[in-house]
Amino acid sequence: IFGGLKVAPGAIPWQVSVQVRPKNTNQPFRHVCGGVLIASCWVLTAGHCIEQRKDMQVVLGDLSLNKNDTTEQTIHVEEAIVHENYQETPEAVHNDIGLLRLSGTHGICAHETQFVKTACLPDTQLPDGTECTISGWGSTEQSDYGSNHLLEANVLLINQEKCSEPLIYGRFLDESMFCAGHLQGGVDSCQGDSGGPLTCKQNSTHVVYGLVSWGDQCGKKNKPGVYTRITHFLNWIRSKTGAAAS
Ligand code: 4AZ
Repeated sequence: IFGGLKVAPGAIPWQVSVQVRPKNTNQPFRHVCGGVLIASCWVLTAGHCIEQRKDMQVVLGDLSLNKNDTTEQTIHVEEAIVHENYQETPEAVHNDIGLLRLSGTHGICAHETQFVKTACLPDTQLPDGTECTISGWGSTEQSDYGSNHLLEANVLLINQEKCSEPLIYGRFLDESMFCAGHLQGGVDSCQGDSGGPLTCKQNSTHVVYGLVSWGDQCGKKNKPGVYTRITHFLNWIRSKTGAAAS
């Protein structure tokens, strides 16, 4: 996160660290992406974060990646599902969404605590200019290696036609994505934040409105972050998780 502040304990309880290691080894898991807890056994993340040839796990209730916080829950990923129309081109990432099914019994995987809670799904689109929150352990203006402490920043939803102007992203945007940020630059998501939440307030609850997806570098003028548009995928999410998410 560029232009961010440290997150207080319990402030973003749906934030997930998605971690991978080479299959069937004892190498340590390393953070690759963010994710969002939407049901006890389901995490949303970006399609480009899913590596089918690797073992995957998620860490919930975490703030500091290099310390074992007592609030943490580490859970193995049983199944990783990438959207059927996920497509990466040199210019953009289309339908950049995936679901991780967590290991557990009787529909209980993550345990709800003060530090681990699910985020709700949005029911409708929000107006341009709405202020929303992004968070993650990704690169900062100081460090390409990311932040050890979870960071957050506020961004504004940007009009789709405006973001499709030639000076911004031109014809590379489609309806599976939207832009958010500050066109003057400075505050943005970055590499390592991918798959993590953009949440907004809707009817006084926090909803996961976007997932960090792509952008032309980070924090640059006229190059805001591009996010997966969750309202475009509500039926897809329901078809995979059943009634588990809301
Ligand atoms: C990345 O490389 C990436 N500024 C993520 C987010 C943004 C740019 C790049 C948005 O994963």
